[in-house]
Amino acid sequence: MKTRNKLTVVLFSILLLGAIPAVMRAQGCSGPYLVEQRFPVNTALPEETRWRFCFQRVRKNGLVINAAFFRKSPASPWVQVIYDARVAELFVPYHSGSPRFRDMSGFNFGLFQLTPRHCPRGVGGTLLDNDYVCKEVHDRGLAWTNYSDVRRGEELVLWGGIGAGNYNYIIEWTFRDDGVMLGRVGATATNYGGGQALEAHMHGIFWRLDIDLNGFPGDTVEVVSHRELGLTAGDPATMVRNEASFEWNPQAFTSLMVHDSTLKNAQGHASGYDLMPARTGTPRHQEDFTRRDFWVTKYKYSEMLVPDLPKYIVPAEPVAGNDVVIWYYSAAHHLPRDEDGRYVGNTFEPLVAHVMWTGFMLKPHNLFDKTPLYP
Ligand SMILES: [Cu+2]
Repeated sequence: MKTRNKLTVVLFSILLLGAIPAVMRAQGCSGPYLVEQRFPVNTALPEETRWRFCFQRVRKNGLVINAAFFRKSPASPWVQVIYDARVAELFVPYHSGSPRFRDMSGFNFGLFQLTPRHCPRGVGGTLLDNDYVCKEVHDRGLAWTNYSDVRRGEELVLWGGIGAGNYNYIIEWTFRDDGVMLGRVGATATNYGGGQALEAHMHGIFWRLDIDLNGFPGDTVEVVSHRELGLTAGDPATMVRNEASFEWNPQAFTSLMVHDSTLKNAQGHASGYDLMPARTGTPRHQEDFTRRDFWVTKYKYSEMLVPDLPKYIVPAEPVAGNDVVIWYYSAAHHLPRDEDGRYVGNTFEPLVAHVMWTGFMLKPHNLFDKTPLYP
């Protein structure tokens, strides 16, 4: 359910205010689309942290997250992180120049139904929404160790697969016990090309992240860039005052930090979330919308189309201390392998490409008052 005016919706929902945060109620989430998870998962242990969010199965976009809230301790208030997080485009240009699929805007694909084999109970799996979505709650490996002291972490993973013709795109959202949220997309299934030689291509993934930290007003984005100066180094942060686009620079470890004018931790430090890319390269193509890796725009209900991104930032409206949307672009570069399947003479052998991932991390920065999950 999309919302034209966040303020109207929030004011309306305050009238109905109950235990569920107003924005969550406002976004029309209840029953099977509301997911709540406490950590540790074992209820015999005292609760530490908790996530609460809504999901939607949306035509074209697949699996969308709405109204994600995190609570850093049972005594702390809920803090909103996400208003709406979605994959906004899958752009797949082939190396010969054609085809150049826009698998989201150019088609009408949706999630396909999963089976218990996709989502086994043995790994903490539960099928949701008529089996279109899998929720997995499980151990995530080491959270930290300090010699003999150690803590393992846990996470909730929500995923679904878009059936895009010969390809399947797995959309995966992870909510960790340490407040981290991860988004990634994996390309799998069969290569395009029928009986011809398999051609290399790019699976470009565009995320639209409407981050409403502690509510939609008062959010500010900074670009953080590492710089080496002789033997010294620094990490200056530049506030994004007006709508703009940015490149990811591997030598600068470019990340975007979002903070909110009213959100501080007990140490009095501004609380934020860092958007940290998890990528293996930078996909640039002829199309204007592929020339940047990050875009910061002012929230507008009507602005949902990736090919129009260059237009959304002209004229550049003020975004500092505003309701901002971050767009992030990365790709899985697919060089077909014999492991994806192969042709022997005219015999078409079963042909499946294993999942290749690309994505990002949203990491709390001065949200907790001290090390979480410790000791
Ligand atoms: Cu591929």
